[in-house]
Amino acid sequence: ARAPIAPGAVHIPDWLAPERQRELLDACREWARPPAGLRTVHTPGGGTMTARQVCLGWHWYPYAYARTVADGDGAPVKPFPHWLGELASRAVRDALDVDASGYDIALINFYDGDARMGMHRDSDEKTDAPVVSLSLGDTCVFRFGNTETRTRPYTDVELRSGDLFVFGGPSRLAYHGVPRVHPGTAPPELGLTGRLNITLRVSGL
Ligand code: MD5
Ligand code: FE
Repeated sequence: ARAPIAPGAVHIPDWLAPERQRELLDACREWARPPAGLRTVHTPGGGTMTARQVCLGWHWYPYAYARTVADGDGAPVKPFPHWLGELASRAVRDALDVDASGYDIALINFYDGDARMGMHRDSDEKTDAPVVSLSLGDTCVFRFGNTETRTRPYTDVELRSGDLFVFGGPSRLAYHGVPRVHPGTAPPELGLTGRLNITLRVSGL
């Protein structure tokens, strides 16, 4: 059940089977451990992001990429595993019917019930390869906007545990955010309090 939200933006609910969700969650828990583990992101303007983050392959800090945890413990970023690249290629093929390779970044966001992500564009990568987004745990409201402004028109979509969203073509540079997480909505058997989002990207670096 592919649901195109806009040109290049495709939502596939339940793309990850429950066993695959569990495996991915277990991997995220390992990646969250120090060194180069879960961190709080501070923006240059003095803000604090409410979703905490772990990076693989390349470390993102506002607003660039580095090979070490530039705004954290300074450790080398954890490697991007081959199997995540295969997962990304499969996701892009399923969503957009195109071949994609070279995935080398994972940004993993951990949202508790109060976490949000303001409207922004992802423009620190040097390629236009589609971004792959996988959701685990609590349901959220994902706000998919437009390429011109942070405001309307936008479309609100609920993302649930196991959902895939791929952003390619003209949607790659659209404004987007997470205005709300619905606490306690994760599948009970997953054993996760909160929401996890894994994005897979091509750095072009
Ligand atoms: C999240 N993460 O749910 C979202 C999912 C981020 C971020 O926004 O930057 O880590 S990824 C959503 C995304 C990526 C690229 C393009 C578009 C959306 N888009 O055009 O809407 O934590
Ligand atoms: Fe983003």
